[in-house]
Amino acid sequence: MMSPNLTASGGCSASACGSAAAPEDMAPEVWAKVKNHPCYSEEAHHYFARMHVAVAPACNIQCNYCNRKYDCANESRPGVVSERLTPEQGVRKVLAVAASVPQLSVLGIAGPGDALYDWKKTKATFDAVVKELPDIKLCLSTNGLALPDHVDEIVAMNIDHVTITINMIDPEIGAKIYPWIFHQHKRYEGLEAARILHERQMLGLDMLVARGVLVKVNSVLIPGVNDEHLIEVNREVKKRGAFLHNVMPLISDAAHGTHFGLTGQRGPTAEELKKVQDACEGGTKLMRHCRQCRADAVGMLGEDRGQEFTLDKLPETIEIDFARREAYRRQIEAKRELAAFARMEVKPMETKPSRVLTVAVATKGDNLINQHFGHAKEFLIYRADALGVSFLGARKIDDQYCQGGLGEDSSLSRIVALIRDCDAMLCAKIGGCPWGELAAAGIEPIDDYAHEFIEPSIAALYAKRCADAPADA
Ligand code: CLF
Ligand code: SF4
Repeated sequence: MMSPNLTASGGCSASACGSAAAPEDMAPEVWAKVKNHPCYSEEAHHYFARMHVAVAPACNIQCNYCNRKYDCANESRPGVVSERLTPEQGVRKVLAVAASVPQLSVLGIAGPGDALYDWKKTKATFDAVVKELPDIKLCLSTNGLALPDHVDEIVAMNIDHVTITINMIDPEIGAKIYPWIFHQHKRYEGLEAARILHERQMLGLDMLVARGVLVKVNSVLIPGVNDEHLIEVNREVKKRGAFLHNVMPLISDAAHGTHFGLTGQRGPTAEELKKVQDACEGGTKLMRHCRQCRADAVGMLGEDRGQEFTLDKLPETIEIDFARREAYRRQIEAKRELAAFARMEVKPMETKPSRVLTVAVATKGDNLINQHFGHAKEFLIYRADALGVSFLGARKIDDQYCQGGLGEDSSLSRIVALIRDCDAMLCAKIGGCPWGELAAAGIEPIDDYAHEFIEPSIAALYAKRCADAPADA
């Protein structure tokens, strides 16, 4: 289900939950499983990186948002062709990345086809990697059709994170998304195909939950096809024990050659996506920090370092410094303790719940406000209200403001438009020109919290705003 160059949409998920939640918000055994997983914990995504190896090209279904010449849309974004790897090549790549990226904590296989249909290659890759790199977590993503056949092996291999892409629980809707499936040596079409897929997805989900595997459900939001329906999907997967739900926008373009792209099916607007995500919020935990990454993505979620690790760039001999990897993890534990102290120092606000502050943050990691405005490639968006600070999502900046040391006016107007709904923008540093443009648009630029932790800073800003202008005033 994912592939080295996608065509549709796809990805994995978390939110006020498996995401923003910190150690004190979670059962210790669950925290132990997610604390180093950047997709299952929003908090962890500030510190840890994942990588995918595109070793599984075969798929057993057809999604209308996928063109297999490109990536699987279920777990990545469309548009870029990348290398397909043999398991041996995949292992070399993982070791090379681990040797130079101490943040690497998770190896995911998400395509370019279906990780479970192409099981021999997936298993061979995982088996070889854990022998060489025992501190890595294994993660996989699947369309679910072959899932019930592999649950025993998944558990035996200590894979405790599995993503299933579930776009429907009603086969009538499924028939509009999946033209055919290939199951037990036979091809099925239409309603029957969707019914079998649905039954296998639910069975696989139940089996994994019963064995204690953390299941994330990805759903591709397709306007006019499954938008309202995803709220029912959310309810159902929550009832069955899914850990996270990730509602992702369909990415559709005729250039990708997919059925949806060629027939003009559009993706949702940001407002349409948010509406469905908000409606799901009371259901299972929602992931909001997904970046819809590629089947060969490498690095922290907001970055893609895949081009640094193509086969031709891998070193002949690879030596992993395990002491360095361990030291990095100890360093993160120390940072987490500091962050917990910072959170405790924030006094709860007694204010009307109606007071809301929306804030954009420029960060380059470590859970800190540590990025210059001009260098930001994305903003993290947070909401503060009387109940606390919550993460709303990431917004990508297509062309950063500072290019070659100079500010780009055309980029600036796009960046201002990108965060126009925000009340403030927190960064490490900002120049006079962008400061003025943001202020003129009603977005207060603030660098007073440079190099401080993100959420406590937003809470402090919120408290200050409330003190300056009480809600009752
Ligand atoms: Fe990869 Fe998926 Fe595992 Fe993460 S991605 S298989 S759970 S290691 Fe993550 Fe990428 Fe979103 Fe997926 S940001 S698309 S949620
Ligand atoms: Fe493409 Fe769907 Fe197969 Fe993934 S599961 S490779 S999106 S057809």
